[in-house]
Amino acid sequence: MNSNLRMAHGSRVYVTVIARNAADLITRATSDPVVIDLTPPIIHAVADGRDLNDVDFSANDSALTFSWSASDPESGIDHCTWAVGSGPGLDDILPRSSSPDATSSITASLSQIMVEGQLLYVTVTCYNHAEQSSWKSSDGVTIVTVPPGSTTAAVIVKTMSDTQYESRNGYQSQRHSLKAS
Ligand SMILES: [Ca+2]
Ligand SMILES: [Ca+2]
Repeated sequence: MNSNLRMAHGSRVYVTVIARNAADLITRATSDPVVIDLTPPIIHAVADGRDLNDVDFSANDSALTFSWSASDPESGIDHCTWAVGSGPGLDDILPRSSSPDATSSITASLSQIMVEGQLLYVTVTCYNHAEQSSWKSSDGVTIVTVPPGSTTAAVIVKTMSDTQYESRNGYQSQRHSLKAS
């Protein structure tokens, strides 16, 4: 083992062994090249949607579709993992699963999980052949299956008075502003 080497990032290193036996016969063997990769994979994008098309809302609470793209110019992608969580980097909704692909679109089942109204984040971690990793999360998708209706969405208008007396609800003497909550 030679630990006193300075190998440049991206360079190919060959190891050659020369063996000499007692009869002075020499054998030479050279290894396959080893690529020196000092940088982790690059994750270009993680999207809440198919083919890197990101969405921020989904009406489907039984499945979640997401996609990613990653590469490593020196050693290549060995595999990636994905997980779904309630925040970036978390896997509390769906635990980590492995994928062999550097670029992929996946639809994961959300059945048996209550996700209505939740903001979900997909986190992808990719590993290169030099065993380095990096991760990236999507910017999130909110699962909304219940359409907003007049029974659930209500605007309350608070009337404003110019005088010290409270105006009665439904009437106001102020022309310039309206309070809504
Ligand atoms: Ca690299
Ligand atoms: Ca999104």
